[in-house]
Amino acid sequence: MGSSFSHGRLNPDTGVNTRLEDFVNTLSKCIDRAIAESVDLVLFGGDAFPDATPAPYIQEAFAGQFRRLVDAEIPTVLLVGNHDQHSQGNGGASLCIYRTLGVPGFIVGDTIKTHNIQTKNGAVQVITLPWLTRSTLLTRPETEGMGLPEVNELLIERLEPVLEAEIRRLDPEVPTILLAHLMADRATLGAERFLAVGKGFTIPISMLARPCFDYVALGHVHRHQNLNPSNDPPIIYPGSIERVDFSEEKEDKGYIIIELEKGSIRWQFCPLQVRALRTIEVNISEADEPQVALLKAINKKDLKGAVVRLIYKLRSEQLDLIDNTAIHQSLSTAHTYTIRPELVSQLARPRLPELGVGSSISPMDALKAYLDNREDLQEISKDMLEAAHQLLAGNGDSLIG
Ligand SMILES: [Mn+2]
Repeated sequence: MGSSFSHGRLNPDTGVNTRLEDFVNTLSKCIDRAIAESVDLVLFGGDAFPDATPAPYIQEAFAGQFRRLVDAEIPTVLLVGNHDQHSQGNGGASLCIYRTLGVPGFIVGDTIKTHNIQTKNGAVQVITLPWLTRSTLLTRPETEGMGLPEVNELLIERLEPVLEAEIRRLDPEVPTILLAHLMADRATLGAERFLAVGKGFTIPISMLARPCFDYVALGHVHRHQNLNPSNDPPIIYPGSIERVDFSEEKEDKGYIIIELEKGSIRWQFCPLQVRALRTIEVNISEADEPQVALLKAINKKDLKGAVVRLIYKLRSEQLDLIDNTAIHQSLSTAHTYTIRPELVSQLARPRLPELGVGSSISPMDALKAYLDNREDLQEISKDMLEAAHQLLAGNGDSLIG
């Protein structure tokens, strides 16, 4: 909550960005269902806000929905994700206020810990595994001079016994859920799994696919997916409840309902009606009547209430043929929209024949051919070739630093 504001507008009646209202509305649908079905437990997988210090009115909007679970006496676990943590130092996550206030039935998962929760239909064990940072399990001197892949490997080495210790203490008769905020990797063996490391750490799926867990509830990835289709146990990202940016334009959004007994698990993805994000991308540079072509492309899509981005390519001499008032008019049913005209260069060279489909050429020769055709890069072409040579020779680390 508090993200996607650039896709919204100020609601003059409330003074609040409409995207916050969207998110509150969607969250309220999830809480409505939890209350209507009188669920035994609510799990939140982390990343409540874009950062650890949301504005008070955003905190309040989130709290206003979750407090309905307090009123309904539904126990709730709030796991801490990377966005909830302060980037500097330890602790102080945005969600810790719920523990400080002693909100009845609320558990904040900011450490690796097993919580024994008594629900109205019996006990459940929830292991919380919040987002791990370098400082969670490692000290600075230990990782001195290490690259991210090595730190990742060391972190996983440290995490294994910690998680193992929690597992050993589990009551095997009681249903168990691992609630974790992490980036999981499907690869199970070999060092290649560490190559996929982006900005954060990647946890091998083998650490999660354990028979001691009846269900693995994950936060972090916005796209809903089950990483273990054999469901032994289900390892599930429910995904975000709203579309945060255009990369999620085509994703279904929703939440998960679980029915859990020891040895039996049923889960269901419940879709939510969320605001549509729509991209209209059209090239009118070859059109005889660019305005007509553009309007046709716009009118083809259902834009009512949607967040729309229009990207169109045209030639500079077509600019005068575009009637912007008509374009704005045709987009007026959208919730919000942006328009991005892109000029195609008349001087754009055709594809270099030596780089065309079907010709086989070494990467170095391909780069040479490319540079030979880019007069604007002549000054740095020698350096680029040298850098490419170093990269191909496997000396990339010294270049990247
Ligand atoms: Mn996250």
